[in-house]
Amino acid sequence: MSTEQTFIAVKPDGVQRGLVGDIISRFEKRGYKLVALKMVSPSKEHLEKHYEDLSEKPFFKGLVTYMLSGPIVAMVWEGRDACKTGRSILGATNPLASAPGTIRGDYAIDVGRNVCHGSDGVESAKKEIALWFKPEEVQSYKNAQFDWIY
Ligand code: RTP
Repeated sequence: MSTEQTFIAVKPDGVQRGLVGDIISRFEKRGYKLVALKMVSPSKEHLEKHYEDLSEKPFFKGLVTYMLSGPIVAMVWEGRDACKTGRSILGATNPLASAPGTIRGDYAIDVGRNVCHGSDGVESAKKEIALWFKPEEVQSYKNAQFDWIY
């Protein structure tokens, strides 16, 4: 267990459905610290790079088209075990297998419209944060009141 940073994104369907505030709130309430945030409309090339590991998958083209369908809210969250716990806050990739109480388990039924993205490990988080944010866009600050908030 370690203090990590993870890349979390609200995908176009999550933005269009007005779920941004709820998603941010879940991470804040759990005890994670928001260190970067922006709304972006990335290029096709940027999204193909983000999902380059999936380029041979049959759903790749549809996935990129989906991700191009509107703005995305890109974030970096920091805290203990942020990558693994971040993925558990999101729920399983296929929302039909996501537990109730997770973001996807509460809001989605379609793997092709699954609301959010989260890094699947520390190494991919580093790559994704570097792809989506300039170093100066990722903040470093101490929470004002509680030592136990990371
Ligand atoms: P993400 O990167 O978006 O957090 O998702 P993930 O790691 O849980 O899942 P991954 O296998 O990397 O898939 C990336 C995204 O591709 C879409 N997908 N569609 N069978 C399908 O049609 C299919 N499988 C995956 C999903 O939007 C998934 O989040």
